[in-house]
Amino acid sequence: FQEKKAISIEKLIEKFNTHGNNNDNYNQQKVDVFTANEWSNFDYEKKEEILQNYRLAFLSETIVNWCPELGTVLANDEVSEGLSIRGGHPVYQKKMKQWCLRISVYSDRLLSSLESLEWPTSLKEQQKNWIGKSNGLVINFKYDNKKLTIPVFTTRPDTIFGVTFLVLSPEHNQIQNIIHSEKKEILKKYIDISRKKSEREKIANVNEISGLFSGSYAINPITNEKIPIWISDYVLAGYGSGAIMAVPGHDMRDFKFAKKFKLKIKTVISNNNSDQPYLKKEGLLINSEYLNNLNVTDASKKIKNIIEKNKYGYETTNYKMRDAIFSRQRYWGEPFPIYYKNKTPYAINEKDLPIKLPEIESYLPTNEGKPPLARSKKWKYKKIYDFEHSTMPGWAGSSWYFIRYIDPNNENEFVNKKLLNYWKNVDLYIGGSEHATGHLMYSRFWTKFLYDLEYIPFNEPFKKLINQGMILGQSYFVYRVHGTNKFVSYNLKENYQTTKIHVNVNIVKKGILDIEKFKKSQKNYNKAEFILEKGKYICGTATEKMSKSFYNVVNPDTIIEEYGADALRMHEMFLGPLTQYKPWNTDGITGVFSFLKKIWNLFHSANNSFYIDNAEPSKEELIMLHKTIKKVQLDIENFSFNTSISSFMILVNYLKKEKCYKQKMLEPLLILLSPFAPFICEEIWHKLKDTNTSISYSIFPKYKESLLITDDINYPIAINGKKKMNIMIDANLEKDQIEQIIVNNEKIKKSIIDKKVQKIIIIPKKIINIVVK
Ligand code: ANZ
Repeated sequence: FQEKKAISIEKLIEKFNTHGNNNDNYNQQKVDVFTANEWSNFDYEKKEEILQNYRLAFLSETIVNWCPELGTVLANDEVSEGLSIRGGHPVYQKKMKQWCLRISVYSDRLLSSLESLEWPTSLKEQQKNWIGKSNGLVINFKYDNKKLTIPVFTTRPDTIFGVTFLVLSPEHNQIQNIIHSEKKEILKKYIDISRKKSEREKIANVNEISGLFSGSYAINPITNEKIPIWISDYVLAGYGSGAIMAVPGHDMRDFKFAKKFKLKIKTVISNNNSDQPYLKKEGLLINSEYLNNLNVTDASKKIKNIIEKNKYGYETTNYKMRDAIFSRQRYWGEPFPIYYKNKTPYAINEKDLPIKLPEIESYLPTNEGKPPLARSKKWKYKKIYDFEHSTMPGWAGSSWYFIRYIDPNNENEFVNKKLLNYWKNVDLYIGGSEHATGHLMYSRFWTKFLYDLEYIPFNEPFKKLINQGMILGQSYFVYRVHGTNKFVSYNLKENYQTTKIHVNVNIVKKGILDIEKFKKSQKNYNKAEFILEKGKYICGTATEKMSKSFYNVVNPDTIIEEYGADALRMHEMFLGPLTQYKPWNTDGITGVFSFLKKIWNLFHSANNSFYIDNAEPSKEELIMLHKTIKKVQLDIENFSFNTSISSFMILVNYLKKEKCYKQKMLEPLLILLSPFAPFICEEIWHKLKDTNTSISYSIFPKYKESLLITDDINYPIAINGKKKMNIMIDANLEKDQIEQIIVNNEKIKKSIIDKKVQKIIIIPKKIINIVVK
């Protein structure tokens, strides 16, 4: 622990063998002190019980969201208002022995090395808040008629003169000593209700404050005031010391609690609005004896010194991040390499690995609520001992697979060192922000652990991370007239009382319902009737998250069937910037679809036979091409695929207008386009090169900077005042030189046909007008 890194448990055992745990400064509160001699006399079970306090993977009684109906523990975000999101079954807070990973000891490192990452600021912010580092003090309040003290954690010692009551969480370990016997029954009921709420709900619901008076009092060590001890679930058992000093004059939840239960409110920082608590951490102290007239910072320092000097408390840092529960009561998932003898966990001998999951007749938990693996009576280690029956969660794999992927078949080592040094960590990760506090936190932790044990030479898994935006769906609605099987078209619905019903997007085209498909989509629509507008049923629309429940999921297969995979892929890229939320719109696909047809036509004549020519490109053509190469290259580096596609479209329209079929132009274009539309490019490539080698092995075109930094001006050319075309002309030429170019230009000659040039009006660097008759 002093080294702030993971080390092998063998090293710790060595230390216990020689010194006991006298010197360790970790977990002192929890583990009784023992000498080397005592250690060597402990039996295996006792030793393991002690080691569990130091291991990174350890068994722990944790409070979990237990859903008996589903027979499993749920994560906080799988629970809402006391019910499981899936199925809506009641969820209880229950103590259970589970394997946990001690991620909390990595809090500081996870926080500090965030700086080095090229990640979106919002994502880093989410991780910072999740880790939730908080510097404060533990202050011990004496319990009035016994020798007990109640430690509270506070970040605001400056408000100590404003404390008017203490609040303990209902699960506080001293609660049975503190609560008066006649209140025990109400407390039990209260705990039952509170067990149904998740941690998040307890702290978030400031308006639904509840609690009860314990019947006991405590003494403020600074003021010697006697203050009541209350119990409420807005104080969390698992944070700080599970107890707080309430300062209703300066804390919103304490204020609401005091108002509800008519408790004293004392203001200790000057506040002009006496109806509301003053929440800012600034201002001058009042009603606080020797702290009066100090500002908040100075008052904090002064009182902290007094508290430490008198041993009323000590400075401490708390983190919100909890150790991560690593057991799941499921069949699937990696089995733990653990078996039990007298309830003590033992590691399975390496030569007996891997453990294979047994076949079982049902994947549900047993009737006693044990994990599904407990169903197999024969599945025993060495035919005697119970294996661990829980399995590992998804992140047992997702935290580190990218390292093993480098060398997946290596039987001898974790991963080959040379390969590892070559590939190192992930350069770029494109992933959703919904993983901020799960997968992305766990894999950072896991990577740091492997780094500590010198398995890998880097301590962060993902250098750069981009959050892609979600694709939103276009939902469509039909409107059923109340009490009938009649559906009224969108613009006529105001004349009726209707129910809005989601309709499958795949049977709507350009907002118009395919009535026949609709009738076939569900039995009860078979005989549906319709009130139409101009013979059509127009649907209502909305943009929502693309989700099965909204019937707005567009199946890529149907799009590929109609437009091909290239069109689908390009359309998706063309929808907008990668990082933005974008509504999906199938109709828009015709744009890229016709673009791809234009590409095909550049290489084929009217009767669809392959045709290209060998002519040299003009300077103007080359400039257009090289501009596009440069733009697309930069865009790819910046993940701005939508703007690349715009550049392709400009170039292709230009080539089409110029009737340019020159191989020297089209070949680089094809290579440039191939990552965007691989299928069509590959097909044309084989016609162009008569080869078996894929286009993806060709060399990516390089732009010539010299072509791009010309002094050329792209002059608009007007004939009799009407703009006809643009021509590149060197900016340094004299007027008569420009005139020469104009009269000799083939394109201009073609436009004029047999008319005569009367005059050429040159407005330098702006426009050239040719007057003809
Ligand atoms: C007195 C006080 C006065 C507080 C004041 C705040 C404002 P962070 O920054 O999030 O760490 N607290 C401590 N333990 C708690 C628990 N188990 N459950 C709920 N709340 C708890 O917040 C620390 C503050 O949250 C602490 O400082 C404590 O209230 C409360 F004007 O103490 B304070």
